[in-house]
Amino acid sequence: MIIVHHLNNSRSQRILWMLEEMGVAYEIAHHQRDPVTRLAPPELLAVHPLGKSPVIVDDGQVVAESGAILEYLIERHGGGAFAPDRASRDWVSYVQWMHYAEGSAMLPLLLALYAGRLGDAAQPLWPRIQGEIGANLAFIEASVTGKSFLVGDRLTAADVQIVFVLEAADANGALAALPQSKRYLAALQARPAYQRAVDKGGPYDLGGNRS
Ligand SMILES: N[C@@H](CCC(=O)N[C@@H](CS)C(=O)NCC(=O)O)C(=O)O
Repeated sequence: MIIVHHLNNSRSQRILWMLEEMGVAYEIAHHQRDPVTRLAPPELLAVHPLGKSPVIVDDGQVVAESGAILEYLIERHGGGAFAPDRASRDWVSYVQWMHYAEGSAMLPLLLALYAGRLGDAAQPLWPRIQGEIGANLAFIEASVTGKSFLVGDRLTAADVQIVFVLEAADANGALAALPQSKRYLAALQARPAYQRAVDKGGPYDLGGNRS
């Protein structure tokens, strides 16, 4: 049985959504952020040395890092769905999005979160941070324009990865002028599997400066 160590209001929502789309049985181990620091509770350190979420345990195998978890689930339990054929051009695009979400797109959003806590001391950083957020969101906006899915004509794990980026940006107020991203996001959030994942994961709200 797959166990998902789920932290409230976090990236592990991605994993619940993917598993619901796949129709694979799983259990949730619920963990709550510290109400003051917003950090994960220390018990997650017993699951993985980084003490972060998401992390899953499947038949004794521990997997951390959301992109890696999604790849693992697709390989072991996905039966060929939710990723393009490896020989196709779409697969190359898919791999790019899978790495891009955490490797590039999240960084300026997280920098904004932390710089926001520094007050005036962060003033010199803001032009660069805002520039990077703008460039990344413009890239995503152009990539989803007129499309329901990032790659091909069906849902892949790349959509699951990028939806969290857009949700974090939305919580920041950064999607206001990006109508295609808002449309793309709303359509994916309306999927029954997404809704079931939220029901099972508990209240999901990325506002309030969470990392
Ligand atoms: N790149 C990692 C990021 C993992 C991560 O930072 N998770 C956050 C939740 S969204 C976390 O556990 N934060 C609590 C903490 O750092 O204590 C991934 O995609 O899994």
